[in-house]
Amino acid sequence: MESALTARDRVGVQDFVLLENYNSEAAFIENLRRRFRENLVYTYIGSVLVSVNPYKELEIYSKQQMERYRGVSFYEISPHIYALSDNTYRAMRTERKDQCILISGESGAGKTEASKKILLYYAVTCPANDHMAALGDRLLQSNPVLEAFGNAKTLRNDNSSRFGKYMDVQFDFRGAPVGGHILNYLLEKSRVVHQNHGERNFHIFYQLLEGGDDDLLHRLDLDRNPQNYKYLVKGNCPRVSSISDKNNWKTVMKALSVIGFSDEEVQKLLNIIASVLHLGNTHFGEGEEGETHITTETQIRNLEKLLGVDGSALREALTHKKLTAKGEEMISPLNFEQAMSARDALAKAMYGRTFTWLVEKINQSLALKVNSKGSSVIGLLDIYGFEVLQHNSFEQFCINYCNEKLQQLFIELTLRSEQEEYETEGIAWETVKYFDNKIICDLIEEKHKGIISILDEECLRPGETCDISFLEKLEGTLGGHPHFVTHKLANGKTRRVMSREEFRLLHYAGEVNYNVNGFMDKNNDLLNRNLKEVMCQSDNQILNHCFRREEVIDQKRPEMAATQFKNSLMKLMEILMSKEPSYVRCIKPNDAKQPGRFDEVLVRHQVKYLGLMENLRVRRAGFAYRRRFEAFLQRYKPLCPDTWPNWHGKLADGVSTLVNHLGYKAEEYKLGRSKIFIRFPKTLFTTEDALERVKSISFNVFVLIRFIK
Ligand code: AOV
Ligand code: MG
Repeated sequence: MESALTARDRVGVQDFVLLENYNSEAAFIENLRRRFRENLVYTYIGSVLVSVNPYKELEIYSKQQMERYRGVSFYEISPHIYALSDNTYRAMRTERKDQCILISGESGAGKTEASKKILLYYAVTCPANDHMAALGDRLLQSNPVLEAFGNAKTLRNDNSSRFGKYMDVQFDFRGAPVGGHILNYLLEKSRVVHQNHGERNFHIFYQLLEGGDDDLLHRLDLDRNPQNYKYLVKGNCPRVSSISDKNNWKTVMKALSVIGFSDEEVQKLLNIIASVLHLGNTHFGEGEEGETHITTETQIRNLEKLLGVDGSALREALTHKKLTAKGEEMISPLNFEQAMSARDALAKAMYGRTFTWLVEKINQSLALKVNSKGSSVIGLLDIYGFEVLQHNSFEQFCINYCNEKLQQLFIELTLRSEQEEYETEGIAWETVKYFDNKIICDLIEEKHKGIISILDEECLRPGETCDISFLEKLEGTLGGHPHFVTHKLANGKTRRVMSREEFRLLHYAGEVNYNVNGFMDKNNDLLNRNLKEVMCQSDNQILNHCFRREEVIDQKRPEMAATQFKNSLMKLMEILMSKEPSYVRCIKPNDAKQPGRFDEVLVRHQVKYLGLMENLRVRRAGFAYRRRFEAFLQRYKPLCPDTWPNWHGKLADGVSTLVNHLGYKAEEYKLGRSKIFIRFPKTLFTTEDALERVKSISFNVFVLIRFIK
């Protein structure tokens, strides 16, 4: 039989705090690698779950597995996303405190898959509420719908989330899920009109073309070939081997019906999706005077029919701009470029607002319908992961800013909670230094001085402004900041490796060069007023809901895109701070999206920027291991005759008796108010090994007795 030690050598330790050499990054990575090789993709750092994407289906997510993890203490059984889900659920139930699970990691690391597994765990294992038997289904079905409309194939991930999502699941006093609510964050709308090489538009377009039946496509005036649509050809990647658009189409249509979308709503929704494609194929010609006209009448007729808008008003609005000057309305013609960008702006607005409508509809379906006193909440955060592309624009800037905020929260809360734990238990500890990324958050979001403020200011400034003038403003205000770099060097010379259109941010997760081209437009996110008017008059109820008359009448400028995003993130941080957090830190093992490949350089980089070593050090700075008195006694009581089979006195005394019997030295442990803290993993190993021996002796005795009988 394999000894406990060699098993540990082969599969590594299941909690990094048990690593002998906890200061060694190499040992940390070796442990991850060993476990990855054995398909053990989960490992703890105390209560934080580290997950390495296996890029293959593992047989560890079955219903039987869920049962194994139900009600079982964190450390008693191998690490799993179900253990974290169950632990969070029980903490919510017993402590009556709202919880949240924060999932982070770069693009393709497995965040969305993790969040789906957590949701599935709750839908399957929690008691069902009689009134809301189907709620679990609706919660689960919201995923394929939002993924179809909000995810896309990117170079990093075949199913990359292009929006941020925070979902609250509400539970009643019996622990049954009774409601849900989704907050969505900044959808990457630019993808509707442009994709990088090797990437796709949102899944729904391909699903519709591949999966929609002939009658539907005929009604929508679409043909099956994605290559015939300008908005789908930019990435030159119509098909993805890992994706079945046809099957996914069926799943999405079914999901829409489970959630409660009527047939009519689905029709109207598809009318909009088809219209976006027709809009993309709408072309313009230039007259001799430089005036623009539409050259593709069929598209306008299709849009007229599908959206129930007036064709001539649409034609006019796509080629002219309505201005109000000194109280008078004026119409001015658009040149070719302007008409193209007005068309694209309309496509983005239609798609983006329809996505928000979808989330609202899903929320109506998940809304708490029964009076549920004493309910509590588990929030699940699944955002877009940190990304560095060849060409990074406004979208990557927002996505990476969002990741900075999340990292900041992780730093604050892990440190804070650790500190609080020692304080409440009355135990002295020593601080561990972290890299605090607050400096980068400030650089981006600080009032008046931060990048977002400067961008807004430049967008609002009258006169000649452009992306380059924005960059110059940044240089003027932020030049010399340790995390901000442009081609200009302090001595007035230029940095040749950087383009004059770029600024570089030294993010917590790495350096990213952002090209400022398009920043101003995307932040302004303007749609000509006459296009809004046409949309308001549409007889498509969804568009009608999305484009309100008040918006056309109201001349006040709405907040700009980056500021809106910043404010929504601030609110999100408040929500998360008010809850008890648990963490899943996802790691991507290779860039090839392949199973069995563990790229050490890539993993080391993530371990570094996720702050996992510091996380471990904090955990170990005081005590490597802690357990509530009752749990400790329950597990190790067979090791001491005074505590076996049961201890009847005070728990603390029982633990004291037990550790004295085991010969723990004073420096090895401390008793807090409700927990025992063990300083060295070795102490626990020895105790664990002793327990193994006792168990195997009793097993052998048991076998012997049966044999003799
Ligand atoms: P992400 O959410 O972290 O990226 P996903 O959760 O979409 O990444 O994972 C990317 C792909 O990795 C999935 O489509 C699966 O093929 C595979 N994968 C991830 N986790 C698992 C798992 N536990 N078991 C099997 N395969 C897995 V992004 O949304 O791009 O930041 O914006
Ligand atoms: Mg995702």
